[in-house]
Amino acid sequence: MPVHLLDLHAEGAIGRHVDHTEYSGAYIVGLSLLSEAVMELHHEHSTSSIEMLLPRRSAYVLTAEARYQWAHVVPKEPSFGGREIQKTRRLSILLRDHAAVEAALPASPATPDGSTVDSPPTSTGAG
Ligand SMILES: O=C(O)CCC(=O)C(=O)O
Repeated sequence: MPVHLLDLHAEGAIGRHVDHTEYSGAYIVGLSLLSEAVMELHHEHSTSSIEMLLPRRSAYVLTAEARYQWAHVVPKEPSFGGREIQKTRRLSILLRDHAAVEAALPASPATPDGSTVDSPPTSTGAG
């Protein structure tokens, strides 16, 4: 499972996006450390939006509709319920499962040397 660490400056922000649907799977798990922050969710096909408070030492999961139908943003100057949130340096650890297409592939039987039967040939000679 790929893990990414973001080290965000107090004034750092993450622009609006939906995580790539080919390169990451159905779950995005974020661990929020050091500072509280806000994640805004914006519906892709309407003007609906939601503010989600990310307290320090909290975790969130984006999956299903929140994963695919809503874009997310971590704003530079956040507020939550009308309260201004003071951000400091923040660490965000992201865990993403593999894209569904990769997970759906059948496992290849392993050979004694650890390669798989559908590995490309490793010949060193020409022809
Ligand atoms: O800071 C966060 O937790 C959000 C990170 C994010 O949106 C991303 O890496 O795609």
